[in-house]
Amino acid sequence: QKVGVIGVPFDKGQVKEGVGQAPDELRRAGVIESMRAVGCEVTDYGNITYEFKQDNKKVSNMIHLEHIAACQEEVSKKVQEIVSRGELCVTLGGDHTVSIGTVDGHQKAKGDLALLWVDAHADLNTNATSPSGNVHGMPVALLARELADYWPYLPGMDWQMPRISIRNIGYIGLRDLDAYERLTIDKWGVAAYGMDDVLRLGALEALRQIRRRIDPRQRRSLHLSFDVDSLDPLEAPSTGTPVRGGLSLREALALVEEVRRSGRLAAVDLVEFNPAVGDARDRATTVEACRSVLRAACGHSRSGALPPDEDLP
Ligand code: DIR
Ligand code: MN
Ligand code: MN
Ligand code: MN
Repeated sequence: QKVGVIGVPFDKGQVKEGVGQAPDELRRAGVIESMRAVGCEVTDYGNITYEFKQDNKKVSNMIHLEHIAACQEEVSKKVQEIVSRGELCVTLGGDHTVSIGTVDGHQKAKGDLALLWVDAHADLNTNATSPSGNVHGMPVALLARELADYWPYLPGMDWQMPRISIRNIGYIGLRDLDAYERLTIDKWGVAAYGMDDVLRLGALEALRQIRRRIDPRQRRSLHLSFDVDSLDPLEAPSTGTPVRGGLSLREALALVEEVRRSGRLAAVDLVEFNPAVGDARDRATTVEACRSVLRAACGHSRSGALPPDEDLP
């Protein structure tokens, strides 16, 4: 398996400093080598940079939209290129606004896709419903075609077309929704599985149900958008908006391994690791969680590898 990695040191979708340092922090910790050790041929394409063009047209309750629009356009182009080459595209965020670019690029490369959003939050606010104005709480609402009518014109975002149906988007790990996110989920019957569902069904059965709903014919290209705050803060404390009562690492790894086994995983985002939150020990714990999620995405299985063909009796 060939893997293409990009870093997106982008932090303007939320207000805490530090999340932009995550890609280099993860590289320093050797996650690229860990992915190679799984047996993948990994190319690191480095960090995405963008040119910020000053733009005076502001959109209400959308902080730093000019930066987001400019950066995610570059992300989209690069992801489209990597996915088109047939490599598994791994994006190291950055806050969750990077998925505006990654999902757009994946969609442009592959057409129909199914999006699995692993998160404590639904990231389904529009600028009209967001309690914070932070755009990392809005990417799914920007990506979903059914929500296009609920947005004003967004300057700089013309490259991004919401083409994914909300019926092809599924959530797991939810536990902190805002009022209008709940309303949107109910209105469209979104495949949204919270921690209560994980408890009731088990993580793997919840995933099976989600996949049946978002990709009934099992033919779509799969996009895994993994917000580290889906994990319990005991497992991943270094993140900007931790919510207690989250996924254990063993549940998350089982999910990622299962997604990987589908054979259709084409893009993975690992976002919202903030090395500046907490102390050195918190940072190390979170890095190790990220490393194991990335290894699972690359095909590492906890049930062991098969011996090479030539060694078989
Ligand atoms: C909240 C927080 N729903 C908002 N969102 C977060 O600001 O829209 N997403 N933290 O990851
Ligand atoms: Mn998120
Ligand atoms: Mn989140
Ligand atoms: Mn539910």
